[in-house]
Amino acid sequence: MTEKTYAMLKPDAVAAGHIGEIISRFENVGLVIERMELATLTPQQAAANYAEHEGKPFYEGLVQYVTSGPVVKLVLAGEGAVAITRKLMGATNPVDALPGTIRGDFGLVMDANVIHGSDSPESAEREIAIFFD
Ligand code: D4T
Repeated sequence: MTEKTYAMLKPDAVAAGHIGEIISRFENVGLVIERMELATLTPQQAAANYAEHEGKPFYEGLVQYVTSGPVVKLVLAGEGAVAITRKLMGATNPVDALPGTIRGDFGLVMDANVIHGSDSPESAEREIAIFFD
């Protein structure tokens, strides 16, 4: 069954000029880009996306960072889109992300870890509603 996921190139990836290279990886495996938009997140959108982390020591910095400049918002579709996108992204902390993964190749630190991707089809549905009308 065709699945959808939400992915987002974070401000560090956009500022570094890596949009094309990263998006190519999704196209290369056959995921379909259903929606794509360059935008700066509102604090409300960031807070909604990271509600699970509210109160944690890194939360304020995370919201500040993710609203600090334009991001690329994506809806990707294809069989197993959620899991495949997470696999291409690599481990959350770029230090642990293997070479060949997006975070392994384009990231250095956890505070600016290049990309976000939904962790389940349910999260994807919720996040697509937050980020796209
Ligand atoms: P996202 O949600 O950005 O795709 O990342 P993950 O799903 O892989 O990881 P997460 O929700 O655990 O973390 C969200 C976001 O917070 C930053 N973070 C996380 C941080 O700066 N310090 C931390 O200790 C943790 C756990 C990085 C990603």
